[in-house]
Amino acid sequence: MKLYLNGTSPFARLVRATALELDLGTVALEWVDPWADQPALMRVNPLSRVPALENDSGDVLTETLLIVQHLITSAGHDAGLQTEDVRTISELGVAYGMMELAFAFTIHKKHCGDAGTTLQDRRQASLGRGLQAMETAVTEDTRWSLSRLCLWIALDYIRFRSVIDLSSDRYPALHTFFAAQQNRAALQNTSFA
Ligand SMILES: N[C@@H](CCC(=O)N[C@@H](CS)C(=O)NCC(=O)O)C(=O)O
Repeated sequence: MKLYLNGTSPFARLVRATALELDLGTVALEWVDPWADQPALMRVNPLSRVPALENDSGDVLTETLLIVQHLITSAGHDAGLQTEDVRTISELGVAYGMMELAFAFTIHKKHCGDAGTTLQDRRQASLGRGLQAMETAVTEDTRWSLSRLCLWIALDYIRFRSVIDLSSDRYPALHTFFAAQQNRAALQNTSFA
């Protein structure tokens, strides 16, 4: 299997971290620049986006959550990521949505600067509500899961790109959660670069 990725994509990081959590040693990494319309990436994904996963038969999967689901099914176990649990599935939708909002905010800022403030304000407001919901979620249930893996990476991306104020007095439970998990191998070995 070959994973097409770049070093700053939170989506690609979620796929890579899931593969590590599952202990899948067979994923080769193909580093690409999705913004440069590289033939190697466009051959597997006409949309020129990462992540894309090419299996040994040449089939290609795109879209992070579909790839993750495929990896778990292929592995035959979920390594304690609790993917059958409805709480996990429910939380994953919000955590993945936060990742999307943070990414959209970052790309908008990069390409449009300060234009489109209404849209950017809306993204930040939605992210703030997502953070509040996750603040409650991590207080009520401390179990690790796929949604928590996604949440951790979304938080690290928000910090990495300075999308919104994540100060500990606003989100104390999220800070505790973030610190408690930061030494996980799947997170340490996939840091943004
Ligand atoms: N919904 C997609 C999002 C993937 C995505 O937006 N990837 C970005 C990098 S973080 C990309 O490759 N962008 C290049 C482009 O849009 O041209 C997923 O879940 O995989």
